[in-house]
Amino acid sequence: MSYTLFIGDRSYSSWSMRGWLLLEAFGIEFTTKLVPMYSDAFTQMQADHHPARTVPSLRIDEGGETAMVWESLAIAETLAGRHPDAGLWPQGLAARAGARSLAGEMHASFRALRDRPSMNLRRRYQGFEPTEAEAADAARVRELWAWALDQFGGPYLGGAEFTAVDAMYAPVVTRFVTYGFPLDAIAQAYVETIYAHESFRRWHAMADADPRVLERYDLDLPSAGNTGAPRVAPLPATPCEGDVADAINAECPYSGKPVREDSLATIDGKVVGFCNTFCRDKSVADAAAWPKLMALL
Ligand SMILES: N[C@@H](CCC(=O)N[C@@H](CS)C(=O)NCC(=O)O)C(=O)O
Repeated sequence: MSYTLFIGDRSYSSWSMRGWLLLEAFGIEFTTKLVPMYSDAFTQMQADHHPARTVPSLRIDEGGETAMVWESLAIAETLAGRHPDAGLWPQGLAARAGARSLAGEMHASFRALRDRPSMNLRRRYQGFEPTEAEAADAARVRELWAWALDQFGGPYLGGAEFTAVDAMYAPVVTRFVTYGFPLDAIAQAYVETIYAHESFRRWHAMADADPRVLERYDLDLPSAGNTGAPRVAPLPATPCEGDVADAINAECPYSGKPVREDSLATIDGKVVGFCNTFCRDKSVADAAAWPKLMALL
C-alpha cells in the first residue's frame, strides 16, 4: 500500500498545507509530488486525475487498485477511517464533534478571508486594511478558536493533541501573521502553538527552500519585517562551500544517499552534507525541525 500526495507551491497553496499536515503530523508514510501551480505540469495533472482538479489530491495504491481522494475534508475522513489509531480526530464525544464542526466550517466558509488575504508564507505586511467581510471572517475564526480552546482545554483546538482541525486552521494562522490581523491573547497563544509545531515548521522550512515566487499573490504594502514574528528562532545555519570530506557525515540524513559537494551547510558550527540543495536549504531554514538532522548533530 502506498500514498502519494500531490501538492502545489508550499508558500502559497493553503489547501496543500492542510493535506500534507493530515498525513505528516500523524506519522502516516507517504510520498509528496510537488506540482508547480500555473504550470503545464499542473494542467497535465488535472487531466490525469480527472475529475479531481485541485491540490491536495491523494492517490492510494493498494492491492492492484488505485483510488484518488481530493477535497481536504474527504482526505481527513478517508485517513481517519483507514488509520483509526493515528489520532486524526480528538478522543471524546464533545471534542470530536466540535473538531469536526470547526473543520467543516473552515472547509465551507470564510470566503472573504480565503480570497484577498491569501496564504503567503514569504510575506509579512504592515498597513493591511481588512474589508468588512474579511474582518467579520477573522472575528468568527477567533470566536471559534476561543470556544474550542476553552471547551477542550487547549493548547490545540481539540484539546491536548494536534488533530485534523488544527491542520484545517493552520493556513489561517499564517494569514493572521502575514496580514497582521488583530489578535487577542487567546488567538495569539494559539498562533504561537501552531508556529512551534514541528510538522508546521517542516512545511514552512520547505516553503522557504523553494525559490519559486508567485508575484500574483503579493500585495503592494510595506514589509513588517520579522519583529515579533511567531516563528521559533532557527539554529545558526548557512550554506557553505567546501569538500565532502569536510562534512561530519557521508550520507544525507534524510535519503541515505551520498552527500554532494554543492549541498553542504554549516549548521550549529558543524559542516553537514546533503544529497541535494533542497535538503540543504530546508535544513538551513529550520534545522531543529528535522529529527534525523538533529540526531546527526
Ligand atoms: N476545497 C478544496 C480546495 C482545494 C483548492 O482550491 N486548491 C487550490 C490550490 S490551494 C487549487 O488546486 N487550485 C487549482 C484550481 O482550482 O484549478 C479542498 O478542500 O482541498
